[in-house]
Order: sequence, then C-alpha cells, then structure tokens
Amino acid sequence: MRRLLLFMLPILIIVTIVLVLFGILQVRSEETKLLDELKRKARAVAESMELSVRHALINNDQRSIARLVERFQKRERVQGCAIYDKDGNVLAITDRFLEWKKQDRPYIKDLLAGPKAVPRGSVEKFKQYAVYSYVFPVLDDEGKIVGLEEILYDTSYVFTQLEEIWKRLTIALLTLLMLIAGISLIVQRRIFTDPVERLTEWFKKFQKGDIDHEHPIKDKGELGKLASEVEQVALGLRVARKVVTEEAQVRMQKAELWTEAKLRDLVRAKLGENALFVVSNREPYLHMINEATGQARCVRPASGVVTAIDPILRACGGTWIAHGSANADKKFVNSRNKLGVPPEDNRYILKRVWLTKEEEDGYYYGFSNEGLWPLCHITHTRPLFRESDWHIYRKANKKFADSVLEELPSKNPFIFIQDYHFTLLPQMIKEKRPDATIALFWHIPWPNPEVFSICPYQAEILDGMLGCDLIGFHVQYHCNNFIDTANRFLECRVDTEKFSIVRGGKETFVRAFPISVDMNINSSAGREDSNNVEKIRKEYELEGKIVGLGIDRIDYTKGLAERMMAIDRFLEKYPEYRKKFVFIQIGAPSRTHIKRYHDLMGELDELAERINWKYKDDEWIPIIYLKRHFSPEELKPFYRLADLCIVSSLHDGMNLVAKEYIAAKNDLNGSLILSRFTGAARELTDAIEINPYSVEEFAASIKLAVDMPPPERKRRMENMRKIIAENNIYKWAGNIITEMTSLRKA
Ligand code: GDG
Repeated sequence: MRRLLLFMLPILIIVTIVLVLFGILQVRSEETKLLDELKRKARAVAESMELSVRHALINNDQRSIARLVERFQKRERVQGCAIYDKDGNVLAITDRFLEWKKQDRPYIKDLLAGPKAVPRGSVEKFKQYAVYSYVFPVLDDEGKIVGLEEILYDTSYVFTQLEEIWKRLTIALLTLLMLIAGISLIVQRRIFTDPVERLTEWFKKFQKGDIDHEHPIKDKGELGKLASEVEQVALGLRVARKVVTEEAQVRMQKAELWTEAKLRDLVRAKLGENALFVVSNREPYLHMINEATGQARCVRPASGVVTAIDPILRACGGTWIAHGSANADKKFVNSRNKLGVPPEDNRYILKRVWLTKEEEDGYYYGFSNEGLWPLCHITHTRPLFRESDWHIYRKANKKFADSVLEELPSKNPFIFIQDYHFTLLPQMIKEKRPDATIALFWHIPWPNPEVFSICPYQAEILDGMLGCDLIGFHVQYHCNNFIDTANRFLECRVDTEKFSIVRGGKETFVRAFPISVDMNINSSAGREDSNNVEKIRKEYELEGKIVGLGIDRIDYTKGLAERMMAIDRFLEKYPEYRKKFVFIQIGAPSRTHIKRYHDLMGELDELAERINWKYKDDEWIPIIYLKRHFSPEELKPFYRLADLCIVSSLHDGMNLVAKEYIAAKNDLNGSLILSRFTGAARELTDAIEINPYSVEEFAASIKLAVDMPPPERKRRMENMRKIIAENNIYKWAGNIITEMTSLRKA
C-alpha cells in the first residue's frame, strides 16, 4: 500500500496543480469577459443619456436631471445612476445607491482634474457588494467637462458565476483524482501484486518441498519469465535430489564405518524430499557484541547438545529452530528470523525464536533448570517447582510449537526435538500435524518413578512427551525408568516386547541411543596443531610436567569440587608428585543467573585458591583454573596435550568431554578417569572408573593414571578409540533417523 501511495502521489499532485492552474486561468478569463460586457452595457447606457444630461447640466435643469436619474429606479435592482456637476458634487442618484454618496470616490476627482476626459470603469467595494462603476464625462461643444454620468451595477452575480465555475472545477478535480487512484490500484494489482503474490506462494511451497508440479506458474510478462527461470532451477534441483538419493542408496550398502558422508546418504535415502527440523533451546551459533571492541562476533556455545547435533545438520542440511539468546542475534537474521550457518560456510538454516526476559526466566532458568534439571540429576540439589514458572514454560513451548508449525511442509515432516526444555512441544505439534514424525531425545538422565513423582506436573509432562513417535535416552537404564514412570502415573499400556507405550490409541517407542562425537573433531595432527600445543605448554609452563585436564560447563552435576578435593588428597597422599603434576581446569560459566550456579562459582574459586595456596611454590601451582568460555579451536590443543583427563560427574546423561578427549588422543598417550555415574562409563570400560564421592578412591585413581605403564595406557586408549570410531555421532544420528523413518506416517 505504501509503495502504491508513493507511486500515485506524484501523479495526483501534478494533476491537482494542472487543474488548479487551469481553473485560475478559466476564472480570470471569465471575469474579464463579464466585466467587459458590463462596460459595454454601461457605455451604451451612458451614451444614450449623454445629450439629455448635457442639456440639463448646461441649463442647470434640476428637474430634468432628477427625472433622468429616476428612470433607473424602475430598472432591474442591480442597476443605478448618478449625475455629478463639474466639481464632482452629486446632483442626483438612484435611491438604491443613496449611500454611495458617502463612499470615498477619489477617481471622480482624478478624472475631473486629469488632462484627458476619458470614461473609466472599475469595480468598487460598496457595503458587502462589489459594484461596477462606469464614469462618463459629459462635455460641452468646446470639449469642456460640464458634469459626469456614473452608471452603477451590482456585480455580485458575476462573482456568483465565478464561484459556480470553481465548484464545478473542484468536483471535476476530485472525480479525476479518484479515477486515477482507482485505475492505479487496479493496474498495480493486475500487473504487480497478484503475480508477485502467486510467485511468493509458489516459492513458499517450493521451500517446503511441496511444489505443485501439475500447475506451474503461468504469468506472462517479466514476472512470468522470472517464474519460469525459477521453475527450471527447481526442476534441476528435483532431478539432482532424486539422482543423489538413488546414488546414496547404492553407497549406503557399501560403507562400513559411519561417516558424515554415510549419514548424508542415509538422510537422502530415507528422508528423500521430506525435510528435517531440529528444535532445541540452545542455538548452535550465537552472535554477541564484544564489549571491548563493540564488534559482533559469532560464538559456539559450550553445550553437549550443540556439539552433537551441529555435525548432523552440517551433513544433512535442514532447519534448526532455537532460542535466539545472544545480544546481537537479531542483527543477523532475515525478515523470517533465519540465517544460514555456519556463517562462513552455510550448510543449514538456523531459525531464531525470541523470548521475553520473563519467558527466559520462567521457562529456561526457572522450570527447566531449577526444576527439571535437578529433578533428573541425582545430586542432592533440591528441585524448585514454581507454579508461575510452569505457566511460562507452557507458554514458551507453545511459542516454539507455533514457530515450528509455520515452517512445516504439507507432507510428512520429520521433527527432532532436543531435551527437557520441550516436554510439552511434541503433543502441541502432533495435535496440529498428526502426519509429522516426531522424536524427542532426552540428553540427561531419567530418574526412577519415586524421584519423578516429586514433580507436581508429572502427568502433563508425560502426556506432552507421549505426543512423540519416538523418545530416545542415552542408556537402557533411563529407558526403563521412563517406561516405569509412564506406567505408574498414566493410564496406558506398556508393550514390553516392542518397548513402547500406548496411550489413547497412540504408540510411542522408547529406545536407547548412546550419543557420541565425530572422531575427527580434535584429532588432526598438522603442523599448526603441534604449534598450538607447544604454545600452550610454554604459556602455562607445562614443560616436563604431567598434565591433567578437565573441561566442563560450571555445573554442580559435573563434580568439579569433588575433583579439586581429590587432587588435594592426591598431592597430600603422594607428595612425590608435587611440582610434577599440574591440573588445568577449563570452566565455561553457565546459567549464572541461578543462585546455585552463582554460589558454585564462588565455592570453586575459593577451593582452587585454597589448594594452590597449600602446595604452591615460586615456580609451580597445582591447579590452573581457566574460568571462561573457549572456542572449539582453542580447546583442541588442551585435549591433545593432556596426559590424563578427568570426568567426575555426580550424574551425567552421557558426557561428551570424555569422548572428545579419546577422539583427540590419536597418539594414544592418555588416560581417562571417568565417573561411574556417567552414561559414557557404560561404553568406555577401559577408562579408570571412579566414584567421585569417594575422595580416597578418586585420589588413588589419579595415582593409577599417572603411574600407568605406557603399553597399558596405549592398549586402553586404543580400545576406547575403537569403540568411539564405531559408535560415533553419525551412527547415533543414523540410528535415530532410521528408527524415525520406520515409524513414518503413511
Ligand atoms: C548434556 C548432558 C550429554 C565445554 N566448555 C566449553 C565447551 N564445552 C563443550 C565440551 C562438550 C560440551 O561442551 C559439554 O558436553 P557434556 O556432554 O559434558 O555436557 P552438557 O552440556 O551437560 O550436555 C550430557 C550431552 O548433553 C549430549 O547429549 O552428554 O550428559 O548433560 O562438547 O567440549 N565448548 C566451547 N567452549 C567451552 O568453553 N565451545
């Protein structure tokens, strides 16, 4: 509409100006015409009276003068006459113009005093009227003025006529303007808006993989040409996709180990033209303003979910819908809140969903991380369930549901939802799109039914989750807990053979899919990598030291305090390792708005400082605590140089740091100390297993790791690397997608 106005406004202005100018000229000419006519009439009247007036004036015959003037009384109302003597005094005047005598009439004197006695006409103001006065000098035989005749007309009718002309012109102008506006609107719709709308609609369908092959765009003209070009591109893409899908099916049958290419082939073979949508709270790429430079930069967050899902979408493409949480996020999206990522090499689409501060507080910090997170992790941190948080959590799930629904193509989409932030989302989507195949992966542990029963909203949460066709956990134990919980709190039927839950005629399968990493993630051994390792060794004075490493989000579930206390005990019990052992703890601050997390940061600072104070000398401190966010590239050399890595979670769904460390150690020279309360401990049986609550056992395990004979260390590392190479992130995704496609709705 704005564009149409911009287009029409100049035309309307020009037409108005032209018509007004035309009106002025027309009125002027009409006015001149009417006044000329009056002048002619007045002159004729004056001339017809001239002889009689002259005679009467020369003879000073007052009666004749009065009679001459009286003739005008009977004339039409508008006319009058006055006769003056040679000094300009009124001798007689028509009654209706009696007041005229009082009027200031300098032109009479001017005419009498002037060198030439010529008649003159002018429009004069008289009361509320405009009066046309025609003054005619009466001369004697010698040409001297003996008096004047003045013929008067009321000219109101002239102006009434002019007004009438203006009125007609205004009506004509308005009609013309309306006609122009109407025609422009119709023309604009026909040649621009309608075709563009049709083209947009077609593009939308094309984007969603829902092209109407039978009815191609048929617009003629420039837009039609554009549409036909687009159609050619679409056709090319369709054909290419088909070819790739078929090739993929052939290759699928050949490849052994899971790779990025094999997953890509699987997705193309299984999903075909059906699009993949991932939903998570944390976005894989954040745009943040760097406070020092004021420049925006792109950051990869410290998140196991992001670490796992990003390689999958890089491999297969698709759309990832997540909360746009960083302060410059809005600057980098298009009008549909989307952008291509990774920023330097767009492989898939990230759609950002905006939440208000209140929503972020209630849904993310409150219900998700103060309620569900501690509920599912048995770490003795009390879960907090506030009614207000629950309402906001529901609202936020609805917001994500709307955002997902508006992206879905019309047929059989695949939706892969991540984690405990979205327990209600599956049902919300399923209600609107029963044809969608929905899977939810629960990245954290699922507790037993007694623990879960603490949650006041247990039934709604379970119901929401059962909107899925598939629910995945890292380990079978969590699957069992979930089935037991649903069985205990919902009216449903558990099929123990198929491992599924049937509720209200709808079946949800529950499966274990142990998540993993890409084996190549940290393992390149190029010159640049070696240089980076050496740089770190120099910077932190690690030459000749045994280096231990921990990389974690600062979270009370990760057992960071227990780790530091075990290091303390290790140095206390085995003093020969003082000055020889250095532990680097990288801690990425996380959920710092929650008091428990804020307090934990303080506790860890104090603990590290106390231990360092206890043992340090001028050249050595035992714990190097690096409390900031690192980029994945920065983390790489730390993984590569560490002689041992400690993962001491009090409870952890899987733990990817353990697997990343193994992937990084292609020199096989490293030991992994791993908490038995992680999902990873079930697969990585060659790690040194610990109970992080037992400080003695923990300290002894550090001793075991540093003393381990190299061949034994190598053997264990080799075994663990084999397990991860076989069970990598692509296999995890491949298994989930295969399971999803087997459940695909017809
Ligand atoms: C949940 C479950 C499950 C760490 N610091 C930085 C950084 N990281 C990366 C690590 C790793 C990831 O964050 C952490 O993964 P975890 O698996 O340890 O843990 P959670 O974030 O708690 O993840 C967990 C996981 O989901 C996957 O399902 O394993 O059990 O709790 O990749 O390398 N990354 C960056 N900067 C850092 O400073 N960029």
